[in-house]
Amino acid sequence: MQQHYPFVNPPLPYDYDALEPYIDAATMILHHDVHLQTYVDNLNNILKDYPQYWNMTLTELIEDVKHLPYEIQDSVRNNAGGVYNHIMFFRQMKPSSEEAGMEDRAEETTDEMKYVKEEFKKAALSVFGSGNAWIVIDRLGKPRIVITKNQDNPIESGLKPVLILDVWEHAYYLKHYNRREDYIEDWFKVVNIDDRMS
Ligand code: MN3
Repeated sequence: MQQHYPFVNPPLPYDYDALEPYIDAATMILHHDVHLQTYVDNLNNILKDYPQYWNMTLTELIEDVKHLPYEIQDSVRNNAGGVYNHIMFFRQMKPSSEEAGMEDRAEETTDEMKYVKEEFKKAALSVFGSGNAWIVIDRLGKPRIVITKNQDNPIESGLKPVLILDVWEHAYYLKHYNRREDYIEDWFKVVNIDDRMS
């Protein structure tokens, strides 16, 4: 997340329909071209009058948000988080035609993997309202499952993000309606866990 002002919306690393039938193309178009684009535009608008921060990376803006002028802290947190979180979320999914997914490997691999998957799902279901579920590395170097509200990012708390699941309704409502659990199960089939965990 080394880009800095003016921020851009990187193209998806696969086609809009590449995650079908688990994540639908209409959701991906809306999520990438509208939701993420809005966060990018908002962040650029906020920073346009603050040239002293134009060389800060996305990661640095989130890490140091409490040191920014008070009047832009909340909007930078929300929008820099919205950009970072979505870029990470889109990058860690993989076309359904390729080998991917926690699901397949959970069947053939360890009880530990199944446990992590279940705990992660519980955490993602526990997010009230809009937010994200994460696997992070804490300050002691240990993996942990955490949840965040809105577009908050664990970097601000000194945690290193490894895996993100967007559980805002806009991530699944068109296909899965209010059934977040079904969406999570479908996401398990396209998440590219190997790359993120290594
Ligand atoms: Mn989203």
